[in-house]
Amino acid sequence: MESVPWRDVRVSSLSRSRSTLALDRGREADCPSTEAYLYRYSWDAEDLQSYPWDKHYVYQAEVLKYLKHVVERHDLRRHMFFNTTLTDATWDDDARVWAVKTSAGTTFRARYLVTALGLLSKQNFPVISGIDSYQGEKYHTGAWPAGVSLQGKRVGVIGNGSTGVQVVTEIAKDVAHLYSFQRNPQYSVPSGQRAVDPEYRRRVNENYQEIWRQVKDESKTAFGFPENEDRPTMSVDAETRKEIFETAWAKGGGFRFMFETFNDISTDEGANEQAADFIKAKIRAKVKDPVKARKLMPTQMYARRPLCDAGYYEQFNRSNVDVVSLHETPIEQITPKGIRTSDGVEYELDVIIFATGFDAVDGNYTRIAIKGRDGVSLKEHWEPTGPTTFLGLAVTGFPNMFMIFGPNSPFSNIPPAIDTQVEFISDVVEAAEKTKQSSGRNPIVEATAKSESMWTDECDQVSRGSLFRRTDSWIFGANVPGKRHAVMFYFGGLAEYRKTLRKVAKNGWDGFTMG
Ligand code: NA7
Repeated sequence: MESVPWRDVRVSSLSRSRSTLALDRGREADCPSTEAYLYRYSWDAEDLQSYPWDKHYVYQAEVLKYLKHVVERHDLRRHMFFNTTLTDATWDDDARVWAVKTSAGTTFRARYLVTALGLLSKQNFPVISGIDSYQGEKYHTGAWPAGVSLQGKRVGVIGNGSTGVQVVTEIAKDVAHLYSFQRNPQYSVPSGQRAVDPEYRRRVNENYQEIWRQVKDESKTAFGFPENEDRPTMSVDAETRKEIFETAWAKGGGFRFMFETFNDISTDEGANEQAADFIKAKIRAKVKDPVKARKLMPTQMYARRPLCDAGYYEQFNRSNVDVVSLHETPIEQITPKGIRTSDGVEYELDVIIFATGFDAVDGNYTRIAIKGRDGVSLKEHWEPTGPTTFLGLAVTGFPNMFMIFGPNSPFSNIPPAIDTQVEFISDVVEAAEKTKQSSGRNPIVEATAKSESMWTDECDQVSRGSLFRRTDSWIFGANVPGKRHAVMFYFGGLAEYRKTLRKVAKNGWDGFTMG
């Protein structure tokens, strides 16, 4: 029987890890989660020291500037084609190459196909009657055009996930009137956004190596803080619990609030309720108008992607900002002038913003024709079961194809997980290329059916205890009408995932066939 050494790397859920991070000692209030210092490539040590970032959380324009800088610094532009769509990719088993066709009419023949299609980029538009009749401006947050001005306009925002929360926070001050249309109100904690002081930056620079080591090899969520591994929520008295939550609230960061405070918020209903109640009390205290506060009060468990914000609830204290509860008054129709709800009110709007998320994780893979062995497409391969992969990056029947952040990749801060997968893919390709020297043929490297099935099973098992699985959201494919609910991530954490990759490599690329 084929040995599958990664099989013994079984962990229970997103709740246990071990660490003390240098940055966290002493000046804790300075270190919220998902910070700018972790939102970069880890492999250019020199650039990490010198590239500027002035706030704890970088905005889109700064991320783009950083990416352009990396492209220039490493002379990557000559390898890139823009405005070019992959129309189809077909595996040629005789020649052992992929034939990759593009919208420019070019066909590339490549020994390896590495996809980086994005797990949050295929936009999800709600199915609402009349949507095409609307005469005003209409934008999806996933395709925001340059140069839009909302100044003085009447704006409706549909959706209040991570994006909707940020949009409301950002635009409320500029618009004439803002209506936030909300189906399920969410829990959001402060982000801790503020300027980076030189002393903080100095400590990051001095500790960068240790920071990446902790993020990659000790952490589950990889957000730069040690997850709490041994303190259940109910193991402390009510007063202590409140103090712990208050400290996390003051530090900022959604992942930090959920995973650094206690070890069971995402796995135990009672613990979850404690965290939820704490945030609800904060919402009540922040939002002055009791009707708005009622509409903003979450009713579900605190078990989606943990959100954070730079003053979201406060925006609802403005007289020009309202919340419309779609549980109380669902949208009936989008009209030429705006949005009409079930109580007959027509909200006249100059702009509708769809912050309605994405057909996440597998959405981009199933809309293009990637055909592996025997002409079977990835869509067809996944149709019976939902998306399955080996390690989130390879699929049986699709030789020499590697996905960066395909389905069942780790549920963690994404940049360090991408670094991890890219390094692994580079190594496995290098190993495959070596076989060419002896065989003289184009090499083939392919995940076995068994390894794919076992990894899928592993991801299923590891996520079983998670409350996220019981709350509808994109994380389990439950945000797009008609989409199959499925396990989409490996919930064992980045450190365990990396251990697994190391074992696979050490044991001669176990789980793959090569040659
Ligand atoms: P999300 O988190 O999927 O949020 C989408 C929001 O849109 C959410 O509030 C949905 O309500 C709402 N939605 C979706 N369809 C409808 C319809 N038909 N009517 C009303 N409201 C609707 O997407 P984001 O872009 O915010 O974030 C995705 C990830 O990107 C985020 O987690 C980060 O990791 C980056 P619901 O709550 O489902 O009832």
